[in-house]
Amino acid sequence: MAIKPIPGEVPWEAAVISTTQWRGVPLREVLQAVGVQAEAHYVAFSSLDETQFEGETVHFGSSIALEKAFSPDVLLAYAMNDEPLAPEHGFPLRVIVPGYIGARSVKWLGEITLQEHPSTNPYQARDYKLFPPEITAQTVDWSHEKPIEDLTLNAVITTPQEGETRAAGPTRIQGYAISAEGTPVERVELSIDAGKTWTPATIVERADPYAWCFWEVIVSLLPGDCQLIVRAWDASKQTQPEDIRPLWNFKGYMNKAWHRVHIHLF
Ligand SMILES: Nc1nc2c(c(=O)[nH]1)N[C@H]1C(S)=C(S)[C@@H](COP(=O)(O)O)O[C@H]1N2
Ligand SMILES: [Mo]
Repeated sequence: MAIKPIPGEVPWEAAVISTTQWRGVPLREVLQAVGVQAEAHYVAFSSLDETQFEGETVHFGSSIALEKAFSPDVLLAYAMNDEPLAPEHGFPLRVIVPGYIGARSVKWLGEITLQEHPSTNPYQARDYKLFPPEITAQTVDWSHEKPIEDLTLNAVITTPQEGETRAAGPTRIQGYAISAEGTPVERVELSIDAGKTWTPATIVERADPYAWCFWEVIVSLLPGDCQLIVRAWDASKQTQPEDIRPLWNFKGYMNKAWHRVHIHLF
């Protein structure tokens, strides 16, 4: 959005994320119970709800590779935060694919299919794909890219919010960071001088390896306008890109550039 509009798409901002405690049956126990034939390479899920996709009525669906489906953490979930699944979160049964984007975690589960190929459901085959900046909704060839699966390293400032006014002086900056499966967030840093120097933040709370962690740092801010920038590093010593422009895509997905918040101090 900051680079170019994303017509007809959701302005995701930094907020389409949550953390929940799930309880359910590991999918692999069900797969082991029914048996998996050699030609099955994908597990496809289809839901009971009907949605509109480009004017067509479809059931929401997704698929994951068999290898991921055998991860002990992929669940057929029936409880959320120690309560029965709420209707809007997929009652009575939903899939939870931790480490993957939410779209793979099919709610109101209706059917599980073992198959040779990925799901042809439009939400798997025609959506949630990442294209280079020069591709638009008009020029896209959906068969060209693979579906988005894993999350990537990212960090977000949640306090203060964009445009806030605060008193100058020591200021507590807080946010979350998240990483891809297997490479935990190792360091979070804040810059108040456009990325020239960085102050390490403290990671104050880590939950499950799949979930976000919370960080905070106190910096001394002078009166005037200020840009806060955050970036994270992961256990494989990777960090986030500075520049958002090469990441722009017409669906508005996977912005992992340094997160910037502009505030005013008096
Ligand atoms: N049946 C069904 N499952 C679905 C969806 C949907 O529209 N229908 N949306 C998906 C998307 S895009 C996301 S991000 C998550 C959201 O799950 P939540 O509502 O529990 O946060 O559900 C996924 N599963
Ligand atoms: Mo989503």
